[in-house]
Formats: sequence, structure tokens, C-alpha cells
Amino acid sequence: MASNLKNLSEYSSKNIIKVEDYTFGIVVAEWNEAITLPLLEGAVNTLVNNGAKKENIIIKTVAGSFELSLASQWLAQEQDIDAVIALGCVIQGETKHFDFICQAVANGITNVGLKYDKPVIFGVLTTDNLEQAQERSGGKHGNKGDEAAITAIKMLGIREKKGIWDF
Ligand code: RBF
Repeated sequence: MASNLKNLSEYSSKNIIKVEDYTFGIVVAEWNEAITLPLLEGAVNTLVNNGAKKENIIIKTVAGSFELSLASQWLAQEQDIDAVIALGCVIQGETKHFDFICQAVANGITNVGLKYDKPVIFGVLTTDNLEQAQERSGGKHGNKGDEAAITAIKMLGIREKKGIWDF
């Protein structure tokens, strides 16, 4: 199983449904866009490769990862959006900002998913340095944007099967 390798970019077909009837919201942070744009590209390609129509993928940008929670809520509250994917990259610096931003966005995104009862996927890289982020946005550790999209599809698959948790 690919997740044993901490890498879902090569995923198994189990619980991968076709998603032509679903609408996705993606919110992506502009901060560290050399990383977040490849994450976005990976997520969109993966959704399309699994049947999503391009016109059913709504993409919004925000300034930084801290803004992902509220923007995810704006997308999640739209009835026709079935799942939201939040993409960002926070790189450890000398300040405490790293911890505050990571904590805030992790909690915020979790709360949005629970409030709106929809998958809201945490596709935020939290790395020590730029190299680690590059490795996870199309490098040797895959593309976490692909993985975020696969996770959204898997959650919709679980919901579609109405409670069959055989993954
Ligand atoms: N946003 C990110 O998405 N990634 C970062 O690594 C990041 N680092 C920041 C470091 C500092 C010192 C500050 C002030 C902001 C940083 N932000 C970062 C932006 C943050 O997510 C948010 O957009 C701003 O704080 C405005 O609310």
C-alpha cells in the first residue's frame, strides 16, 4: 500500500470512484507559490484523471495559508460543492509564526469539515526548509497535491457507499 511509504501519489484503485458528478473547491495560498502552484497542478490533474470535469473544479486563491480556513468555509458553505481541498506551504523560519499558522490552519480546516459535514482536505506542506517542500510538490516524495485530491475522492467514495468502511 502506497501509504506505507508515506506517499499516496501512487495510489491503489481501492475506494477510488469516478467523480464526474462531483464538484470540487480548491483554495490555494499564494505564499510560496513556487510550491503551491505545483500542488494545485497535481490536485487538478488527479481530479481530472479520475473523471472530474474541469468546469466543476472551482479554484480560489488567498494570500497565505492562514487565510485557507475562512476561504475553505466560503467554499464549503456552497451547496453544490461536494469537497474542498486546501493547499498551502508553510516553511519553518526563525519566528513562532510557523507554529501559529500551522496550528491555526489545521484546526480551522478541521472545523470547517465538521461544521459543513463535507471532506475538507488538509493539503498544506509544513516543512523545515524549501528543499523538503520541493521534494513533496513533485519531487522524490511525490506531490501532496495529488494526494490531497485522492483523499478527497476517497472520502466521497466512503460517503457514497453509505458507511462501508473497507479501506
Ligand atoms: N504563509 C504561508 O502560506 N506560508 C508561510 O511560510 C508563511 N510565513 C509567514 C511568516 C510571517 C513572519 C508572516 C507574518 C506571515 C507568513 N505567512 C505565511 C502568511 C500568513 O499565512 C498570512 O497570509 C498573513 O499572516 C496574513 O494573515
